Amino acid sequence: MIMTNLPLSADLIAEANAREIEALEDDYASLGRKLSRTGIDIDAIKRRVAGFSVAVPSWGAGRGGTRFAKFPIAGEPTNIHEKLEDCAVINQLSRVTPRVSPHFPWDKVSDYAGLREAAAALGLGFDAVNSNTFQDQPGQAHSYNTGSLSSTVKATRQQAIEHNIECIEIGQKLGSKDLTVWVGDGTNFPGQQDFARSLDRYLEAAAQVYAALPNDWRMLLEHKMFEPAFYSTVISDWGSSILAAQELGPKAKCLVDLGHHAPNVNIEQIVARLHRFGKLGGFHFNDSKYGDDDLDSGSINPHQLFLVFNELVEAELNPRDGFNPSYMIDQSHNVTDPIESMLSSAEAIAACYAKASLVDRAALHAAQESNDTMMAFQALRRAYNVDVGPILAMARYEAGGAIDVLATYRQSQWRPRKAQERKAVGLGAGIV
Ligand code: LRH
Ligand code: MN
Repeated sequence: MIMTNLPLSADLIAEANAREIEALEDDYASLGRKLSRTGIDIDAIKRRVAGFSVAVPSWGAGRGGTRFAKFPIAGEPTNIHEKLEDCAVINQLSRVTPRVSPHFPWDKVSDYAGLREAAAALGLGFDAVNSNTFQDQPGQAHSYNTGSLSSTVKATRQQAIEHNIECIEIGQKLGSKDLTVWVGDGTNFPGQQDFARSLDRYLEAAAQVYAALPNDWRMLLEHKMFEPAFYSTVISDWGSSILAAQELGPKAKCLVDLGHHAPNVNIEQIVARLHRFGKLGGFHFNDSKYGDDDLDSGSINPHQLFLVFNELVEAELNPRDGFNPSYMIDQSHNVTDPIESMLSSAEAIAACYAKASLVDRAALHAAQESNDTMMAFQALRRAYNVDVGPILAMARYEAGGAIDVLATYRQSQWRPRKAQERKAVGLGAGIV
């Protein structure tokens, strides 16, 4: 479908780029000369970057909140259609976020075919759909206060199963191919639930969701160490997740949310392990310093994000069981304009992919095999130290995007204009 309804004028982007292109061409040429001295063809890296993309979360388009408060931003989206408009602004400028990952029932509408068309007209498609059995909805028959897929209450488990199956049906209408299942099920007290029986109830219920998956779909199990449960969580770590995925079957994979681990956990090694056993299904990119802070990707620990992508490029070179992880952002924007945060995060993620693509793998592997520790480390560090900004900007520019995404976004006056048009969002707390 032709993108008939792009939110920003092409002239605005062209005028902004006209002021930047000369400097970009100079930076690109000099970086090209530098990289060619080490045998790297900058245009080849640019082509890889042009093929890279990451999905944005519909729930990231609005201001997120913490349990203490949510501070809305004037002009933030109030429904899925306005969220899609803002996601289209991000993609029109960055050219790296052509898919949106929706969440149900937060994004519930009556006409999903219409929603799919509206998204397509904005140049967007849909990535994995997310179910929600961590909040009770008005009029819901059974509360999830006892858990959901692992609840001791059979009727509650059945309700959670049916909700996940409904998300699959919605996803089929939207053109998705993945269902992300994160359950907050767990305990706050020792003895509150039996660890083994809780997992068995979860597996029995998840198997019924699995059975409803179309042949070409996957079920992405998202582990999380804690919150909302603070003593134990049923799917708390990659171990529980991979065992559950192996138990469920080949269409069940593991999704790694970077914020769902204890501080200092070696997440890049978890990525390598999940890939080794053909269970690496996807990512929720964000950053954190303490807990599941859902901060902007690469804003706290960009080196960790680079090391994760280093494992992903290695995995790409050694595919197992169809290497096709879903790359998605999952963040909560409490203090910035959500569009600016997702533009900045998409850039940070694409930059780590580009840097990981610059690693001299032959030199790295040779140093590893010969136990030349310093040269192995330097093979990664040399790539990490390259400013890949000109490569990302040139790929973006050639795809019709903005050379300077944040400056062009601010020149568009998008948010002040939307503040005039959209109704104000009420005060509140929590993520949505
Ligand atoms: C849980 C989580 C999950 C989403 C939610 C919005 O912390 O990461 O992926 O459903 O955030
Ligand atoms: Mn997540």
